[in-house]
Amino acid sequence: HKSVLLITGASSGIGAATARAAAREGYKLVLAARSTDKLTALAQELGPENVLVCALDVTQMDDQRAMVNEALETFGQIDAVFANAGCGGTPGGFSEADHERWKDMILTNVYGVGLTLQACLPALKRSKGHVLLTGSAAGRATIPGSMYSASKWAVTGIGYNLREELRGTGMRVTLIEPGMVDTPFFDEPPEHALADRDIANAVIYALSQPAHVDVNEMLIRPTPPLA
Ligand code: NJP
Repeated sequence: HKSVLLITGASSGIGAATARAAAREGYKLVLAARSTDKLTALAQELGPENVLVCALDVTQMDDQRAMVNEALETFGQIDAVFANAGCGGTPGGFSEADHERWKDMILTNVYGVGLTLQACLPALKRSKGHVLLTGSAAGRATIPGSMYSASKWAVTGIGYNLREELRGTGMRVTLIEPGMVDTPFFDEPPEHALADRDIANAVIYALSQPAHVDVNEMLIRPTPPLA
């Protein structure tokens, strides 16, 4: 089909896996992140004629607006946006973590998602589009002292509040809430983790439902290991 899917944080992990899965489904893709070298390599792999690469720092509104303008110039419409860019936590709890490192995380995980929405919503309203957000299992659970978890609770809140804002427009909002996934998010490969393609499959499921089906939330966690 001819739908256009925009993915932030498409240069690695869950975003890149989702780009691969969506390309197989026939989507046209807008791939955005800071690492344009990685995005260009991915576009080559997927067939560059159906892929637009955008340099994007999600914390910069100018980048977000340029991305949307380029996407509309290239493909004429945006049908779905996967606001997936995010970064991980800092060692230590609220008592001892390096508070300077909280700033980038909150700017990326919370403010950056808000900017992506603000930049994309006018185009999405025209297409009665679909918004997907990468929250986290950590955005529903209590993790002692974790500012990362708190940032993902904020993403959960964005998803819920956005759905209310968009009520009556025919638009849909899906929160994708992964547990542990083996991606470059971690310095060391985690044990008992999901693969990035497991989350991509969930995104494709939500995207491929008929218009009257709004998959609100998908919590996807690895099967617990045997005791
Ligand atoms: O990690 P990784 P994941 N502007 O590091 C991009 C959430 N999550 O796939 O800019 C623009 O491979 C970065 O691109 P680049 C997690 O919180 C994960 O696991 O080139 N883009 C890269 O493409 C996050 O929201 C797990 O560096 C920025 C991507 O984000 C999402 O899943 C569990 C950016 C990160 O890819 C994808 O993470 C969970 C910026 N300022 C939630 N900063 C897990 N892995 O276990 C970063 O519950 N990016």
